[in-house]
Amino acid sequence: MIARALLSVSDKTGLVEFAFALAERGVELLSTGGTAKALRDAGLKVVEVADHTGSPEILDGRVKTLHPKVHGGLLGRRDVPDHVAQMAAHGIANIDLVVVNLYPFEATVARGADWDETIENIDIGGPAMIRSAAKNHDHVTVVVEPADYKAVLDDLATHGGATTLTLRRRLAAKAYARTAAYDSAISGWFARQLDDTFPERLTLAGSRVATLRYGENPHQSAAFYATAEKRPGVATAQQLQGKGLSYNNLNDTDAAFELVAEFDPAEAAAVVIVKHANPCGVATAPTLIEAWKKALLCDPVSAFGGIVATNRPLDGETAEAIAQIFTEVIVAPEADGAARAVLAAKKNLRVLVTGGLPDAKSPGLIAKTLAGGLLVQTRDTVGADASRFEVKTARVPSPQETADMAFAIKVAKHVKSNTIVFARNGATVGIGAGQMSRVDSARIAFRKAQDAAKAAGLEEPLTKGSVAASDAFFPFADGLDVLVEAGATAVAQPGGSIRDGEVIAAADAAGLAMVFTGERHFRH
Ligand code: 93A
Repeated sequence: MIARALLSVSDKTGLVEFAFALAERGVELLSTGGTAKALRDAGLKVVEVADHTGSPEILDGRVKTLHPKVHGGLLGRRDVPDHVAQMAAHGIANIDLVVVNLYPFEATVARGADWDETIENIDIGGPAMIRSAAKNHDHVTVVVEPADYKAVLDDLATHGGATTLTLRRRLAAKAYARTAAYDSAISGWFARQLDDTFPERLTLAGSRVATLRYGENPHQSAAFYATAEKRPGVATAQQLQGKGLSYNNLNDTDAAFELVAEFDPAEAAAVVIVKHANPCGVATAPTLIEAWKKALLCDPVSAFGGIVATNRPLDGETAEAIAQIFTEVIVAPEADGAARAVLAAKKNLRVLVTGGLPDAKSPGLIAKTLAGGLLVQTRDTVGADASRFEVKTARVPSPQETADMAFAIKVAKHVKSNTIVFARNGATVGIGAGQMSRVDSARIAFRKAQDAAKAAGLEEPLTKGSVAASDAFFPFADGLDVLVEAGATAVAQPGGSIRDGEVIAAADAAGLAMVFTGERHFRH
């Protein structure tokens, strides 16, 4: 039976209705300052915690509920005679229900409050009560958000004024999830104040943005969490239209947007098409529409059902062209009125605007789970600096080849290893991804270019006269032989193989220019 409840909430949504329902059942209401006032103003009879404990709220409210009469009332076991006797000896009454939601720390940080205000919004007494009540869930019910008020009332109605152990256990689990997330948010904020993004200090400060319909497959469950990292992208985007994003949509959209952000919109428009987290077409051009056409030419078969990202605000003409092909998601920094109008006709197309591009060079962390562990690393922020290319062959690359190699490396960084990317005039013309041997990635990239040429009615694949980039060194000359066969004229690779000599010799023999970047870009 719930005879006494303690209510202490910052978010007062639904509070009064809930408290009325409790009062109707004869539950005595204990409450802290602001909550007590809200209840009293609504006409409810309330006992101030300060009156219950005999200790006033002190230190600007920093100490309100931190008292043995509160924590004893929450932690005392009703089924242990010694506990019951001690509680009686110290005049501690049972508290059967705790309704607490915390000082809005996350919201305070989100609105950019200063240091002192943020610190003041670290709740101490609230989490303590939540944890005490949750520990003693055999006897005590704990509610940490208004969404659960109804479940408690339903239980009380159907179980003679008591809650079921099933509900109490579920609420206890939720309670600890809340205090864990709360403390992560606090430690994450501290780490950011100290400008500390080193993986050792990783805090998985996450707040749930959405429960997803399912995970990578329908039999997997999934949710989407936002971290406190300030990075324009899928987590902070505004969805203009379309169904909710799926797990795979979110993953692919992120991959597309992070890649397109490699290209400075002040220099060129860029379009990326992604399928299964790998790009299948990437291009830069003076305008978005031209970039779209060039990107699509790379692998029009794979582009079907893809994710499209742009680095400049989407315009009507480009939106019109993209909408002609079945596309799952479009993500852009903005979309102008014409683009929005065109896309509105495609009800199922999901459109996201992010309000900006993330800085490709900004630090940040990437995490990946493995059985029983978490791997954490800093983002891959280096690369594609043509001024650091070291020419290794007799032939020196032309300025156009050099620019295309820098472009191809930027793309290769975002393709699953092993990676070979062919590029020409600021566009990919063949992408080989995710193979266990480099030579296979090269063959696939070439084959895709041949297929694309056939589809476009071209006489020869666009790899003829292209450049190539490799995400890691060539362990043998065989990979290079495929590039030669495909018609590449210049190749960028990190170098560092014991067979570099053989690979360079093969390039020289074929009249290719080869540069070493010194930077590997594995991505798994
Ligand atoms: O400042 S506290 O950390 N010290 C406390 O003893 C305490 N007890 C409850 N914050 C405390 N609370 C929090 O006050 C609750 O978690 C709730 O968010 C808030 C409700 O205060 P009021 O009822 O005055 O609006």
